[in-house]
Amino acid sequence: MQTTEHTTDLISRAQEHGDRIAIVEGDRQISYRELLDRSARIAAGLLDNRADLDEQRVAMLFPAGIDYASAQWGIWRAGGIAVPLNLGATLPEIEHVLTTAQVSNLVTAAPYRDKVQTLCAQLGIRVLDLAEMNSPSTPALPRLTADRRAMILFTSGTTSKPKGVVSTHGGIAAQIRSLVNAWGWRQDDRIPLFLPMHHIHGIVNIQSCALWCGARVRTFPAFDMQSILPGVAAREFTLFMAVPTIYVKLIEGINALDPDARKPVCEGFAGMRLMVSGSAALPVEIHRTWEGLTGQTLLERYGMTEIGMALSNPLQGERRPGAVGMPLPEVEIRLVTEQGEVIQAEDSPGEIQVRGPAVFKEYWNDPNATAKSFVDGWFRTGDMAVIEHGYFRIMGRLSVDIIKSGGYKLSALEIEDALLRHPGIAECAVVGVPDDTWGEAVAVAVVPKAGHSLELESLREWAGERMSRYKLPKLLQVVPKLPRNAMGKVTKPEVRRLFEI
Ligand code: MCA
Ligand code: AMP
Repeated sequence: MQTTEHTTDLISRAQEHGDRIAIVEGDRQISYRELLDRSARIAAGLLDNRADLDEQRVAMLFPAGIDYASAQWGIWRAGGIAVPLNLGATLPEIEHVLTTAQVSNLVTAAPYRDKVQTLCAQLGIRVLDLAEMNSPSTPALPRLTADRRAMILFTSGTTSKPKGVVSTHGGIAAQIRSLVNAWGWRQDDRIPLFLPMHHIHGIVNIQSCALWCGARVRTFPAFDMQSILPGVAAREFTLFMAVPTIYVKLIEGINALDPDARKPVCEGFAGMRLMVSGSAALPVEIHRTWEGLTGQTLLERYGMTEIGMALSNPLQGERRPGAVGMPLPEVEIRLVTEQGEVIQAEDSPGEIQVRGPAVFKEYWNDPNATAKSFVDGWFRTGDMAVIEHGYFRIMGRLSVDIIKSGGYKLSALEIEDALLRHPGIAECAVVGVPDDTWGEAVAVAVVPKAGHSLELESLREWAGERMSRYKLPKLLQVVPKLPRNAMGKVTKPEVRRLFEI
């Protein structure tokens, strides 16, 4: 077995960063030295006199912050696989993750503990409160190898339920190295982190890259303009990374400020060394509006949970609106036609396929899904792109059943599956329709059961107990029947047309 120190690299690098401040959360802060000490104690608590967790799955439920980073490093240092949970998920969604990943322990703290206590008791999962995990001694911790599993993130494929994407320590380190090189991360960088911490945008692109470099992260429990803008105006940050919906909301928010308040905020953004957008397509109009407002040219990049970041506009050179640039360091990309031919020329669209050390290991406990997602060792992203004048441009997705809303990937099939349990719904079809704020909005066409009437608000209320907020339908059409083709299959493009104004 290979015995490199990839993620222990994150740890050994932290030793070099010593007393530098790693994370600032409200009025608390933690140095790299303290983060190492705290995570070692958490690891000791998890190990409970064993030598190694041997890839046991340990779920964690925290927003971005000192506890999150300490728990993640503690799980890793004990030899466990970290399974970060979505704070906004409903209990059925959390249950799916806990049971699919066969989680044995869950680390959390007040007030989040209350949400999962009963469920975990039912599932036989031990809940550990971080406040009580302060082992006085720190035993020798296991040696981690690059090929060991480190993390499982749940993401919707075109299957109805989200699948667990397994990344190794080596894969995560490769993702970090690639971005640190491409975007010139530095020790004196300071970045705000307000994204959910169950996806790589927050976990890898922001937190892990920063901690790798000895930089400083200021965390916020969620995106909230009132809390973030004062730091921007005070020139606290050198870097900023967000999804397009957040830039849309920032533009609205900044425009609503009076001129005296607006000026320092715009200057704060203008003074940053880099601002990045990703996780969904950044509309050209938002790119230009942001540049007009702040003078910052956003760098758009493209990635996916299974592969990390793959394509990026350059740090130096042209950042082209509507394009995602070129392959990142250590990432191999090819475009392939529907017939399986590799495209060599510009201007010919094909599916993006990816190879390289950052690509995930497998879908947890799902060898069939894993096998289907690779062809000749290349991962099939399901995204279509074209190369134009040297830059890749994303054209859309192969599957109509994948929706991107607010930066979250949603499975139309998963939402349909949940809605079909509604007592008044006979049939339904979910599609994503263009939306200025969310990129795509969830729209549902329903055929009611005889004697039932359906309204959007009550449907959202009912569904809100089963699905996270961002999955709830925003638009509803009640129809006598769903459009189908000659084979009887629902035709989603026609369903979409039902929502055209
Ligand atoms: C929330 N609402 C929505 C949506 N989300 N409505 C339609 N579509 C949505 N997607 C509604 C809520 O129901 C609520 O309505 C109101 O908006 C406010 O909800 P709230 O949750 O407070 O919204 P927010 O705080 O403004 O959140 C928007 C957000 C958040 C900040 C953009 O969604 C977010 O943090 N997204 C980032 C996701 C992310 O990190 N993705 C990266 C995945 P009402 O008021 O009526 O109740 S990783 C990835 O994609 C790859 C690897 C990559 O390339 O990065
Ligand atoms: P996820 O499965 O949550 O990791 O989402 C990954 C998906 O987000 C990709 O497969 C793309 O469809 C989409 N995506 C990420 N970045 C971009 C981008 N810059 N432009 C268009 N789509 C993007």
